[in-house]
Amino acid sequence: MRIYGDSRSGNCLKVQWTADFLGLPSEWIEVDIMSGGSRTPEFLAMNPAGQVPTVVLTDGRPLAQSNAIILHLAEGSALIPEDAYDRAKMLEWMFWEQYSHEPAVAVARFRVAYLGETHEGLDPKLKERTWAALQRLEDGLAHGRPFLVGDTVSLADVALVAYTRLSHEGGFERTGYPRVQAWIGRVEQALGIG
Ligand SMILES: N[C@@H](CCC(=O)N[C@@H](CS)C(=O)NCC(=O)O)C(=O)O
Repeated sequence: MRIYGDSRSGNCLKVQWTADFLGLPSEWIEVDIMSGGSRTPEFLAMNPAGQVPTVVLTDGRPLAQSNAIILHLAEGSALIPEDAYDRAKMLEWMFWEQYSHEPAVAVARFRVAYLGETHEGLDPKLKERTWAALQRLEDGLAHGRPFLVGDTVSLADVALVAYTRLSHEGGFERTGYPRVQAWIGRVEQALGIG
């Protein structure tokens, strides 16, 4: 499998972490998204949306969208709960990540760390949504279990840790979110990252 990614992108790292956790051989191909590397005709032939991560599976078929990719890679593995309700809870977190968390936490970090904007200058609504996403995670971890969907690491943790662990790069320190901070450490240890 080839993984086309930007090594500073949480969406891309999710894919590498999942492949490594599952022992799936992969080749990383660095794409410079800031200079149009995901908009070349060759890249658009694999993913017309022009975004990383994009993978080319061992049989040559391309696949995009980080959470779709990790779901495909982890099919039948311990990263996806067997129980139907727990599996749906995992998806609940993953859909929320893409709709509410990533567009705030990752976008704020992108503006500060990639574009050189200041935290203070960020749109107040974006800041509000980012703090709210961290709070939502803090509340979600109040169940007292080590991971988002129970006692073992799942794709919900993979998807959500990717940008949460980088929130400080957008100026969002996690000192007021002790459960989130402890959870990040557990997920990093379970995945062998960090
Ligand atoms: N929902 C997508 C988001 C992908 C995405 O936004 N990728 C960014 C990097 S994190 C990208 O490729 N940006 C370059 C561009 O859009 O031209 C996913 O989870 O894979």
